[in-house]
Amino acid sequence: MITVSAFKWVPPFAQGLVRDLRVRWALEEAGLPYQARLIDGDVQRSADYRMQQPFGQVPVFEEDGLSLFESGAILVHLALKSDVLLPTDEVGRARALSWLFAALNSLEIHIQQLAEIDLFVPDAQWAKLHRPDVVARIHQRLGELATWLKDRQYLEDRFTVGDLMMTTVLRILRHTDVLDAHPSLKAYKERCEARPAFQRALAAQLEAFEQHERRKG
Ligand SMILES: N[C@@H](CCC(=O)N[C@@H](CS)C(=O)NCC(=O)O)C(=O)O
Repeated sequence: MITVSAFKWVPPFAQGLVRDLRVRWALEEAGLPYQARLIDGDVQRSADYRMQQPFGQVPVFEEDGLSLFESGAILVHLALKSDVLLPTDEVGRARALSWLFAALNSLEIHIQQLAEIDLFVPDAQWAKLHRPDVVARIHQRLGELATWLKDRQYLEDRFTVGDLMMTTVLRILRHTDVLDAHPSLKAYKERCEARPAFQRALAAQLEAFEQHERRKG
């Protein structure tokens, strides 16, 4: 059975954004059953977990003795198993993987900076000074992405793992109104989020947090 590590609980600002969501979504799209291994800070810091994830983060993916970390690498691994996530032709595969890396390397690096400023150090002087530049860079990138997307439904001619990753990256902006300035991208994100596989993945992540809260009373 495939196992994915995820947190037992995170604060509300992170619920629905934790990066095991990407892996759960890909597994749901691919129709591969899995179980979550819910971890806490003690496990994160343990030597055994660090053997699987050197930075102590989630997600870790395990199947039949194979242990993988980094959500991007895990998604590539899963996409290669499923033609829902990747087309079967070589060009289509390469294009979809380009978008997966673009989401991580051209968008997420800027979007994550904004999330870290707003959610972790909103009152720091350096953060107040730096924030406008970060927001400007994100708008630039989103504008460029919207220009590419034009009236397409997806980044290429069908849904792929590239859309899956891009959607999870755009979701990180949910605490801001940044996406409102890019209505076609907002609609694109919502189109991808409407997929039943996404809904199941999100519900599964949130259900773990709700169970934890119920147990704590
Ligand atoms: N580049 C990693 C990032 C993973 C990551 O940032 N995980 C967060 C949750 S979304 C985490 O485990 N944070 C706890 C920590 O860094 O200690 C990936 O994509 O898998």
